[in-house]
Amino acid sequence: MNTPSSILSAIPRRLHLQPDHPIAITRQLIESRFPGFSYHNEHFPVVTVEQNFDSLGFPADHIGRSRTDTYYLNRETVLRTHTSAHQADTFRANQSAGWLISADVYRRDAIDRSHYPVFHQMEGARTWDRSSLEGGKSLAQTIWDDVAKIPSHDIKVEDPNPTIHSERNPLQESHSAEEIEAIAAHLKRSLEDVVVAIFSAARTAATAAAVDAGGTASEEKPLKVRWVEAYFPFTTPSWELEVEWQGDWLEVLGCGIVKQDLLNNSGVPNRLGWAFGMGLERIAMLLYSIPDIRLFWSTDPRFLTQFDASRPIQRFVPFSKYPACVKDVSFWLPTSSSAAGGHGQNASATTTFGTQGFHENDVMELAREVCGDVVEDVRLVDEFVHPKTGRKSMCYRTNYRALDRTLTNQEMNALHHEFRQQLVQRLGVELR
Ligand code: FA5
Ligand code: MG
Repeated sequence: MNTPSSILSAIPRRLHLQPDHPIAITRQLIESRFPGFSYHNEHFPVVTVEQNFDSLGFPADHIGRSRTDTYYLNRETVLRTHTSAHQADTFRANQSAGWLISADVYRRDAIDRSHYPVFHQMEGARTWDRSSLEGGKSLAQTIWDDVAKIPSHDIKVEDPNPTIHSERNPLQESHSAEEIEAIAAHLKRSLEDVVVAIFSAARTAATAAAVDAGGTASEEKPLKVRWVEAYFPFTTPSWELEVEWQGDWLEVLGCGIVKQDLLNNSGVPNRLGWAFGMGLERIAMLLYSIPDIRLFWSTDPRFLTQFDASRPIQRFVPFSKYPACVKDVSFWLPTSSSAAGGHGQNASATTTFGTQGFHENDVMELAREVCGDVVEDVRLVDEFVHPKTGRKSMCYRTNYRALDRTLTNQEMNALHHEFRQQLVQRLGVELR
């Protein structure tokens, strides 16, 4: 068990089901872009290691399984790290060709304005049945006919890579290139349609806000979107979709062609198709111009009353930005431990380390545990190895800022002091 009570207490929140919550409104908007799909929004977050990892073909030594990345309740049970944990069961139920699952997911991860240890994903899949093709049509032709039904858009999307690349993004044995080209087109167009719908709602909201303020919205930047190659143990080929946000690329989803093994093991060997997993907070941030992921957990009426499912999307109006307080902490790692950095759930397994090893996610988690949502981000700003002793020193910079008030120096100092003490007690580091 490595799950703190601060994380457990998020389980009953179910933001994706709270009426008028921006995560729920975002979910509904996305669902509306997938007509005919079935929805599953009530799955409980406690799942087995088998569901979260084994059923998806995660290798035994995959970094995502480690205690530094995943919240365990006991050896066989975790808080799901992604909605993909329900893929195999949902395929097995074989109720509809297209389905969507929205749920809360839990990860030990970095801390900044777009990462939070509890967030929400929407999983989606669409499969076709090889054995029930109509009128002698090929599978590829059937899928292209479905592609033609997706609304078109005129956004420029960067997509420089070939659909299939023999080393980086290989085709599966049981699939033909024609089939995969068609499925990939269906997948990409479906997801581009979501992003375009979100963006046009966001733009309408921005225009309304500008007009309210007596101006025009001409300064709005055009949407920039790009597809990049990715790796997941349960899809190939695989991609991620990134959107420009605050001057940088923000990854909003991962997706790919479902591995046939997974479908075979789920009792539907005749089906093939695509799946995606989307970060709902990230999409909601684009939709409402919400600047910080912590805001979604706010119970402050100044936040909650700004969202209304029955009205057109309105841009979030930040309450005044409160001052930040920056503090550093430097420490020596315990000897014999080596540092490991952050790894996504989709990283291929290259590193393994024992439970004694220092991991950056432990620092992140302690910061959240001790300081709660008052931490805005935590960043490694310096590291070096002492030339004589060989000991390693790390310096982390924590940025403290409350979303709803100005922090006093006194409370900040007390929190930071406690954070430093906990680093010593829990991670065995030596403060410098
Ligand atoms: C996955 O979780 C895969 N299960 C997605 C998938 C599904 C791939 C089906 C293929 C088929 P990834 O770890 O990249 O992939 O996370 C998916 C999305 O969740 C990210 O693109 C991002 O939008 C969001 N996300 C990831 N970590 C965080 C975090 N700490 N805080 C907020 N959002 C996050
Ligand atoms: Mg990713």
